[in-house]
Amino acid sequence: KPRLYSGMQPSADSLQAGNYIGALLQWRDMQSSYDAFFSVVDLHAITVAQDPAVLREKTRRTAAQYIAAGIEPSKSTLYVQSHVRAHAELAWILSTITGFGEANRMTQFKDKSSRFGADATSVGLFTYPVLMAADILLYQSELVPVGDDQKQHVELTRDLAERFNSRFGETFTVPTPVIQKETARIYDLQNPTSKMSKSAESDAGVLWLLDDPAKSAKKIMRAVTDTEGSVRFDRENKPGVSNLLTIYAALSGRQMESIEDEYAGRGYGDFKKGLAEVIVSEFGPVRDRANELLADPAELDRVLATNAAKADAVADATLADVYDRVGLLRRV
Ligand code: AQP
Repeated sequence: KPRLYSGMQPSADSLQAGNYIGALLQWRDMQSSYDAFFSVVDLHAITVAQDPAVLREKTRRTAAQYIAAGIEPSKSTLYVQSHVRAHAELAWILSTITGFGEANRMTQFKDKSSRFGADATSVGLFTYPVLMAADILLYQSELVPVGDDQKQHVELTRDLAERFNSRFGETFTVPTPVIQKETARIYDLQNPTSKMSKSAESDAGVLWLLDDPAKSAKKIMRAVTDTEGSVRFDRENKPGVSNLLTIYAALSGRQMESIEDEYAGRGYGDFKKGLAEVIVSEFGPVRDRANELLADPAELDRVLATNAAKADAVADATLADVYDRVGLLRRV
């Protein structure tokens, strides 16, 4: 089976609907056809300020939500990034073949650092894409499902893999990004032209996977729409309604047209009520399962440890090869 790698940052207590629809549902569907590695990327999460105890908890919670959403730890390798030391080690090696100018062209760093200011921006945030390259290359991944904001980072990963291979001999598989479909991209309910995000400034437009269903329903009822009153998909002119339709179709597994037909001639109120029901019935069981898993953290930690050992085996082999090829003296 072809190798696949993807990950998510443990940057909130709960994942949001975009993470679920845009990442977890796709991962779940891909896990049977691929030898998949899914990581909770805690080393990435510490590139911005965070609280240690809270980070630990968020890491467990993120892993629990992967499993609750249907990522099976017996099928896929589901692990915590920091449990596999090779990530940090390979990132160092790759940083030595990354041009400063090349890293400096990464637009995500430019966006984030301009928000934080120079003094609050860490070198780790700058080298974030190099760590991401290490994540992907360690497993000789062929495919990397990502949102299009990560495309530039996967391009850098490809460049680094090719550069290393041509300088030191064939070592890495050059990965291909699998860019998320537009129908899997979810926008903020209050501001439907920007993507839904865990770290949105306001919580009002974010649907949390683990939230109380009544709260999620309320957020849907208050979601921004338009004055036209007809339920139809038109991303440009009706971003709010189009976003709700996208969520509806993704969670119910129905075609967009059949939903448009069902609500033809009915108001947004009915449509929103229907969507709220879909959300409650889809998120409810995921939330219950995640809570069950979190009620036994020792068992969850054991599952993560077993999976980290599986990841270690693959990652260590790649790293040993890399150390040899760059000329580091073998410890006997
Ligand atoms: N709104 C979204 N629609 C579809 N997919 C989304 N993803 C995130 N938001 C949406 C996908 O979820 C995964 C999460 O990746 P991440 O945790 O590394 O960070 P992110 O993409 O920056 O997601 P967030 O929720 O906005 O997190 P923060 O606030 O921490 O930056 C990726 O596969 C992404 O495509």
